[in-house]
Formats: sequence, C-alpha cells, structure tokens
Amino acid sequence: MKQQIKVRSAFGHFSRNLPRHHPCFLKVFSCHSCLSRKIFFPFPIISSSIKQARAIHSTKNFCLNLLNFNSCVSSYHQRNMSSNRKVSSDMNAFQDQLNRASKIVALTGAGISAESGIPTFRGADGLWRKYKCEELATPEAFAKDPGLVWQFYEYRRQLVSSKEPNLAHKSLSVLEQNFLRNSPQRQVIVVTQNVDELHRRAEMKRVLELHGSLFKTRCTQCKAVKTNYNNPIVPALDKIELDELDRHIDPKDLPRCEKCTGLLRPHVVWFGEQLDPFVLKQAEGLMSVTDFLLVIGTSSVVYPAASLVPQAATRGVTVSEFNIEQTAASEYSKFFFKGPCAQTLPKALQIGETMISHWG
Ligand code: BV8
Ligand code: ZN
Repeated sequence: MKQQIKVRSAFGHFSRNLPRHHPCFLKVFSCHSCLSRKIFFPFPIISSSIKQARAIHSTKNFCLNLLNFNSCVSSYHQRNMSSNRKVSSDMNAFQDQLNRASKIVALTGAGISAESGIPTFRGADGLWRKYKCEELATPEAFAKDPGLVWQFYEYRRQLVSSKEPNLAHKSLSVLEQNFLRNSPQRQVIVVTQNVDELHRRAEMKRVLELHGSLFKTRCTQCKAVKTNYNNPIVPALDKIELDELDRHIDPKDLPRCEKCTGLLRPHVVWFGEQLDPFVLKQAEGLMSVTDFLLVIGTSSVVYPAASLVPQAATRGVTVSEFNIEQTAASEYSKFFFKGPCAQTLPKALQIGETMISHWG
C-alpha cells in the first residue's frame, strides 16, 4: 500500500504540493506510519538524511515521496537563484529603514566573535579544521570518548575566557541601551548560535542562545543543568591545547555531578540533537514579529537556525547581512555589508567608538 506522506512545513501548515511562493529551507517530514517522529531535513535534502530516514522509518515509499518533493522544490530554487537578486550596500537606505524599525532581531553566528580571536567553525582557521565536527560535537562522539570531547570543550572554555567581546557585540548592546533610555517602545534582541556568551559579557540584556553555552553543564544521569565558570573545570582538564587533544583521562576524573556523581556533559546542542523546543519556538516567534532582521557572521548552513532567515524574509521583512562573504542568507537579503562586522556593524548602527568606550 503506497504510504502517503504528509509534508508539514517548518512554518506550521500542511501542504501536499509545495506552494510556489514558499521557499523551503527546512521541512518537517512526518511519516504516515509513525506520526510521532519528525525529521528535520535541511534543503537540499542530503542523501545521508534520506538514509537516516529510511533506517528510522523503513518504509520504501517514504524516500520516494521525499525525492518527488525534493525535485519539485529544487526547481523553485533554481528559478529563484537565477533571478540573481541584487543586494544593496547603500548605508543611507539601510539607516533610513533601521530608524523606522521597532522590533529588531540580530541573528548571530561564529563570525561575530572572530575579531575577539575566537576561530569560526568553517572558515580557513576554522575550529573544526583539524577535526570533523562529527568527531567532536555529537552524542555518539561523547558516548565513544567523553575524555576527547571534554578536552575539546574545555579548550574552548579556556580560549573564550581569555578573550573579550568586540565592537560588534558592544554595538548591539549600546543600541539596546539607547532604546531602553530614549525609545523604550523600540527593541533589539539577539538570537545567537554561538555558545561563547560574548553577547552576555558585552552586557546585552536580551539574548536567546539557540545552541546552549560552553559555561553550562548537564548531568547525563539526573539531567541537572548548572552554570560553571571554573577554569579548569576539573584538574585533569587543565591547560588543554587544540593540537594535543589526546590526553587519556580516567572517566572518574572527568566533570561529575555534585548531586548524583553522574558524568556531566557540556549543555550545548550537538549535531543530530534537537534544539530545546521552547527555545526554538521563541526564535520562530521572534521571526514572526520582527520588522528588521540583521544576519551577522553566520554561514547559514546549520539548521534549524538557518531556516529562521527565510521565515522572516517570506513575511517581507528587510534582511541585512553583515559578513566577509556572501552566504545562503544573501539570497534573502536586501542589504549586504561586506567586511569584518566589528567594523561594518558599529558604522551601520551609527554607534561611534566614543559611545561604545564611554558606555562599555
Ligand atoms: C537538528 C553547538 C533535528 C555545539 C552547534 C541528519 C539528521 C538530523 C539532522 C541533520 C542531519 N543532517 C543535517 C542535519 C541538520 C544539522 C545540520 O544543520 N548540519 C549541517 C552541518 C548541515 N543540524 C542539527 O543536527 C541540529 N539539530 O536538526 O535536530 C533532528 C535531531 C535528531 C534526529 C533528526 C532530526 C543541531 C545543530 C546544532 C549544532 N550545534 N553548536 C558547539 O558549538 O560545539 S552548531 C555550530 O555551528 C555553532 O553553534 C555555530 O555557531 C554554528 C553555525 O555556524 P556559524 O555560526 O555560521 O559558523 P561558521 O564558521 O559556519 O560561519 C562563520 C561565518 O562568519 C562565515 O559565513 C564567515 O564568512 C563569517 N565571518 C568570519 N569572520 C567574520 C565573519 N563575518 C563577519 N565578520 C567577521 N570578522
Ligand atoms: Zn546528576
């Protein structure tokens, strides 16, 4: 019996054939036979996800439908991409729109911390360069070698603790302060993929952390979540260097729960793990009310974070990208300001260095 598949868009409505106007970056597929399980697929749907779906759903037709769906959507994308959208870098036009916006959201990625000296994930000096992210940021990696994964995270904790927020982080905080002081009906909220807490250290009040924090731990046994700024987090993880992540550490010397002595893990979202549904709902809620979206220092390849941009763009919201190169988000952007965002962002937000130094 041919299993029918219902496609529920990540934006909450059912559609059998994709509506033409609807750019699909992320779809939730619920297999007819076990509706309970949902699988996010980034678009274009990559073969490994289909293999994974087949394994989970073991229904042959499931993949057939996916492929049909996929080809239908990709033709939409081909058409869209060929419309070679022109992005503008007209600062006056940007600032004119910025000054009329009242619910500004800034979606940030690793690039906003680059000028603080924190390597990005996929750039030339990318953090992952020496290791495949699958090796270090997945539940399977942690189950296989918790010592290696803890060395990777402790390295990043120690690196971030030695760095400071840069002018890009601070310009968003100064904008927020200006609103609070002079026009409380206007808001700026940061939705960050970063786990380095530099927005918080730049005194940003409203920050939504999509992927957790390097400075929180979660007990694998009792699930207790704790903030932890100890440096090192345990003596066995003292002074870690990225190119020597091969220390053998006895599991009993790894971070342990004070309550139940269970093994602690970093309280971050690993690849293949779902984001906290409440946090994702908040992020999607912000995308449904924002009237001005800044996309700063992200390659827009990681889902579901990357699906937030089209979600706002399809509402007609002006998207402005700050990056050293164009990305998948550029397709949705009206403005693109090329360059290191610690230089481009303060200028665009009209936040001078004096304001930042006086304030921050
Ligand atoms: C999920 C926390 C549903 C950890 C991170 C198969 C099964 C299930 C899911 C998938 C699958 N196949 C693919 C997926 C989806 C997968 C995914 O998106 N994979 C990608 C690689 C294709 N996503 C997931 O797994 C997510 N969960 O889908 O759950 C599910 C679950 C189970 C079963 C079925 C379905 C979870 C994703 C979260 C992963 N965790 N972080 C940690 O940090 O250790 S993501 C990690 O990447 C960081 O958070 C980082 O912030 C984020 C995104 O990267 P960017 O921030 O964009 O950084 P990047 O280096 O890529 O880019 C930097 C940018 O800055 C560049 O554009 C560069 O040009 C620019 N830049 C550099 N310097 C500057 C600059 N810009 C301005 N100024 C500068 N100076
Ligand atoms: Zn515990």
